[in-house]
Amino acid sequence: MPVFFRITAIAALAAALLMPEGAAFAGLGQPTPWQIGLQEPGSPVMDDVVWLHTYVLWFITAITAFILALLVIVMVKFNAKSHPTPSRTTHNTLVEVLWTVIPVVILVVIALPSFRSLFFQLNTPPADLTIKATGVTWNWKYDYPDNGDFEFDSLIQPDKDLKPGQPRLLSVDNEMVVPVNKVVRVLVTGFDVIHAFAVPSFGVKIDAIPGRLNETWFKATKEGWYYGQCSELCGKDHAFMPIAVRVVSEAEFAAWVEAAKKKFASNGTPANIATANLSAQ
Ligand SMILES: [Cu+2]
Repeated sequence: MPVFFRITAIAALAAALLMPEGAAFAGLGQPTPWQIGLQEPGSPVMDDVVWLHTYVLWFITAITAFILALLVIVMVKFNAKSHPTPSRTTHNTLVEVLWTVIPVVILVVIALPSFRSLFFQLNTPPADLTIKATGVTWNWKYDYPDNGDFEFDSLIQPDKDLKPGQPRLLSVDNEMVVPVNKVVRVLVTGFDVIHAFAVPSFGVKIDAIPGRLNETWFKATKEGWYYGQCSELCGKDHAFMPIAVRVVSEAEFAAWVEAAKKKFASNGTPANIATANLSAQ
C-alpha cells in the first residue's frame, strides 16, 4: 500500500515541521524518550545543521506531496474502468524540459547552503583552547596541553554507581570540562582501533584513527551537560565508551583546571594506560 505509506510519511513530516523550536521531543545535550527530531543545538555548528535539516525537509515534503498528487490523479483518471481506450501520446517537449530543469534547480539550491555549512564545520576558527581526545578500547582519554598538560581517563559510570540525574550508559567518572562561549579545538586520535568522537548537540562527529590526528571544533553556547557516544563500531565494548562534556563558566573552568592538575598529576603516558587497560581484561 504505497499510498498509505506516503500519507503516513507526509503526516510525520508535517508533524516534524510544525513542532516549535526545541519542543519537548528534543533534549539539550542528551536524547529524550520518543524523540524524533535532532537534539537541541548547543553550538553554532549545530544551529546550522538544524537549519539545513529543516530547509531540506521542506523540499522533501513538497516533492513527496507532488508525487502523491500525481499518483492519485493517474489512479483515478486513467484506470481501465474510467479510461478504457488509452491515448498513444508519447513525447511532450515542454514537460520534458521542465522535469529536467526543475530538479537541477532544486539540487543547486540545496547544494549551495550545504557547502556553506560544510566549510563552516571544517574550518576551525582561531581556538581559545585545545583538547586532545584519544579513543582507547574502551574509554576516552583527554589531554589539556594548553592548561598545564595534564591528562586523564574518562570511563563509563557503571549502573550501580549512577547518581540521581545521571543518564545511564552516557555518564562517566571524569568528564571533559570546557568553558562556555570559547572556541574549543578538539584533536582526535585512536590509540588502538578506529573509534569516533561524537557529541550530537555540538554537531560534532569525527573519526579517531590510530596514527592520525583529526581536528574538529565546537563553541558551546550554553552551560550544562552534553553527552555523546563512540560512533564507530570498534569492538565488544563499543556501546560502553560514552563521551560527557560539562560546559561551565570561565571562572569555574579555571578552578577546575587547578584542581585537575593536582588530581591527575600522577597519570602516566597513553601507552602505559592502554597497556594497563588491556592487561586488566
Ligand atoms: Cu570506540
